[in-house]
Amino acid sequence: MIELVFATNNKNKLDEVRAIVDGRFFIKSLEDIGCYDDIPETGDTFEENAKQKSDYLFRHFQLDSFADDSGLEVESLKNEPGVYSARYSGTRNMEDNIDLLLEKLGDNANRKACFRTVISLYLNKEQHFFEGVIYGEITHERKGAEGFGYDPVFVPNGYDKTFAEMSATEKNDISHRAIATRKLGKYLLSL
Ligand code: ITT
Repeated sequence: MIELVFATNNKNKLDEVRAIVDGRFFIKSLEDIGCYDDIPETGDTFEENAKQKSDYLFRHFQLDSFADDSGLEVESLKNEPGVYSARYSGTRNMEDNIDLLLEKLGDNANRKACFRTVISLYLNKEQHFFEGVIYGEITHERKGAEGFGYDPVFVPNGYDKTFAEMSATEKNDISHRAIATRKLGKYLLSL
């Protein structure tokens, strides 16, 4: 079975990707390989940040890996928070990050947004990218307790509930991460 390290410190991402690949690949965590480093992410794009994370694993551990850089882009906020999603308010506190987002949006009628994931795969000295996007709208208030990050304020188009009101299975069927991860899986299976 193909074995790959997922270069993430975000346990929610790890759980989601493991559920999406559903046993077809063996996904090792950073903990599994004894990496407890704070992997730098200093790029201005999802691609750069994802690449930085997978490159890091090769440079420091000589291991093939993939990494996910993702975030929320809100149309009327010029695609903020984007690559700064994890620290929008200046901290990693998601309550503060969501408060700031809702405050900046105020009563703005244009609440269009998307979640974007870019996966960078470093395998056999080759670099590949896989992208997933899901479009939707930002709610006026939080709803639901599932998921993580901005899930309580994002309703995907065609649905009447937030990601945080969906089961893990429902979210993993349609999410940006699911789209990108399925592309990664298709590529790995084609090798
Ligand atoms: P790693 O870099 O270690 O993978 P991270 O949480 O720092 O973990 P990112 O730099 O990619 O990950 O930041 C992505 C942020 O965007 C994340 O912390 C959430 O706030 C938000 N985000 C990404 N995917 C999301 C999802 O599926 N649902 C809700 N929020 C999400």
